[in-house]
Amino acid sequence: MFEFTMVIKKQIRSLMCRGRKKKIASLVIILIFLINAMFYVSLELYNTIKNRNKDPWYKSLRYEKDYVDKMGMRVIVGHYVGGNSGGNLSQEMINTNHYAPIDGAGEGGRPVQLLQREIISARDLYSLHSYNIVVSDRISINRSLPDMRSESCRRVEYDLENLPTASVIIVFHNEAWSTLMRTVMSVLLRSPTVLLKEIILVDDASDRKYLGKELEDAIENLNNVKILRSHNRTGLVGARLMGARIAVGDVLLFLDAHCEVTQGWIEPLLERAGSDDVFICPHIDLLSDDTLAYTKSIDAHWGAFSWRLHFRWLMPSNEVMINKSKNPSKPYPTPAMAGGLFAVRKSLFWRLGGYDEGMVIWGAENLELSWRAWQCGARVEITPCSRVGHIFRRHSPYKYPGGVAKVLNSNLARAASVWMDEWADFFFKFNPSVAAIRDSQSVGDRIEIRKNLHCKNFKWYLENVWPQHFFPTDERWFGRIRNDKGGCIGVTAGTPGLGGPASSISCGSDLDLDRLLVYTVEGKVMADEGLCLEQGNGRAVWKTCTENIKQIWQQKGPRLKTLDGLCLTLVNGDSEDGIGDPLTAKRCLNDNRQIWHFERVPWR
Ligand code: UD2
Ligand code: MN
Repeated sequence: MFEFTMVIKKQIRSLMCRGRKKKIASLVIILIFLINAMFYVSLELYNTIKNRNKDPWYKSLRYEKDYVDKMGMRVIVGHYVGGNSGGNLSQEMINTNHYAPIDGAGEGGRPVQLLQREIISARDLYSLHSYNIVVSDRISINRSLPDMRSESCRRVEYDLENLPTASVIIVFHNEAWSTLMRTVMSVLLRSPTVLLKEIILVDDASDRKYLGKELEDAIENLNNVKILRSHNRTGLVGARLMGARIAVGDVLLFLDAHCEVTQGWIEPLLERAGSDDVFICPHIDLLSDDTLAYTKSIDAHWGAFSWRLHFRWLMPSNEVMINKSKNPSKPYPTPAMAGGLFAVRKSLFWRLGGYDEGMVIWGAENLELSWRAWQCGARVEITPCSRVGHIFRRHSPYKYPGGVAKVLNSNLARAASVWMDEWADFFFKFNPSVAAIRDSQSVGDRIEIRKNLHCKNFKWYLENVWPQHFFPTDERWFGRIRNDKGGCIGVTAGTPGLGGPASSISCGSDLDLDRLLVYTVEGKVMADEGLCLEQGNGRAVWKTCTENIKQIWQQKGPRLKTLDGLCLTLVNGDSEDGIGDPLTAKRCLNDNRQIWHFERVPWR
């Protein structure tokens, strides 16, 4: 490039000083250069495009941005927003099946894009299911999907004759016809017949017309697909139990009604479930709620929960990551399951007490089941070799009879009071609205199960199953850390678990979980959602808790010091009261912006 400019400069100079012939010659030379340059650029462009097309389309896909965190992981499963089932849509619109597949649409798990005017009507219909129903109705219920498994998973061989058989149980309430049927068809298309005993659909009192006779007609000619109907809206626990009670397979395999399974999905689940001590989950991939594109989710994730008992995906422990890299096709343990997709030997499911029938509609049953499994001698695991896509929704599309808060709180209250011991007190103390309905829950029979099975306590669970947890304990300090100038250390409200730059926030009350921190023996300052205060480049930040030594803050009198001896400082910002000013580690001085008051708050 430099040489090229030099030449041009020379040519211009010569143009100005010499005769006409020479001018023409110079012009020709410039032209030749320009043509060459253009040719070079086109060649580069061509090569880039050619190379891009070498990889299958889905390898170039990025994780969906807005509700997936920096590591590509969906942060929240389900949302606590109650249903607006269709708003102003006509009855005819709501009750009719508009499935009309278009050749090739969505094949291979590709996204379906709509035209501008179609997007408008799709948006109006979105609230019906909280996913793009216009797109779903265009994709064949038999669509193809890529084999999502890793090389090492594809190499595993299974002895089909000796695997236990499965009853696949799919519960639904007012699901779209096309997504429900695509779930069913994907199972039929991709499960060896020797392994699939039956598919049991359980209709949880849907009132959409197309889920009546039209659905029955659709499954009539399919092998071993049955439908059960609950006449009252019971919720997913009641509905799954209905299915489990009639299941004839060795293994119960639960799926949500908006899933698509991929090649080889069932074998690893059944092989592991055969061992009778495990609840085994597939690796859950993402089906876009907008385009229905099938997208890989991050390779390693495990399930856990926040202080408020919201389910969260987190990075597995170092130990799990090391084992995974040694044995990439081996199932790995997880503190909790997302809840919708798992397999378990029928005998184990019932031996451990099925589900808590007192849990209504939606929520908390996944945590209850996970705690029960671990505490009562079984395990919860994820197998990376079984890949199932699921439409994660931003809102719940259906109604919560009695109100979302009441439904969720009563389910959470049940799970916490049976399994969490001291940590139930922690949960109730900081969630008074849940505590208010605790006593109206009768959980005697569930406590009986815990006793009869001689289950371990929650302390054991935290220490052994999830030692990286960020809950307070008797060994950890818990409370508020206030700067001498005003303002407290805390995470500014934002997307859960995402972290960001650290500033001081207002100190709030003793019941304000957002202001309260765990300070560990090794010097980590932890907030809810597993965020730790870390000294970043020039500024303190909230980051996922790791082994990084930049997350260690040693308490030296009223100061918090990094390992290289810098003091946590409330930077002099624009504020008068110290609130909103940035935090960072600086040379220690005689400065009250480096003085911190540890105000202990009893955590239970
Ligand atoms: C997640 C789980 C879900 C369940 C839930 C907590 C995944 C992928 N999904 O939320 O299975 O464990 O957390 O409760 O792990 N349904 C009924 N009756 C109802 C409500 C729901 O049959 O009253 C059905 C619904 O149609 C769906 C399934 O239950 O097939 C799960 O509901 P969801 O998809 O709304 O839950 P999700 O995925 O947000
Ligand atoms: Mn779901």
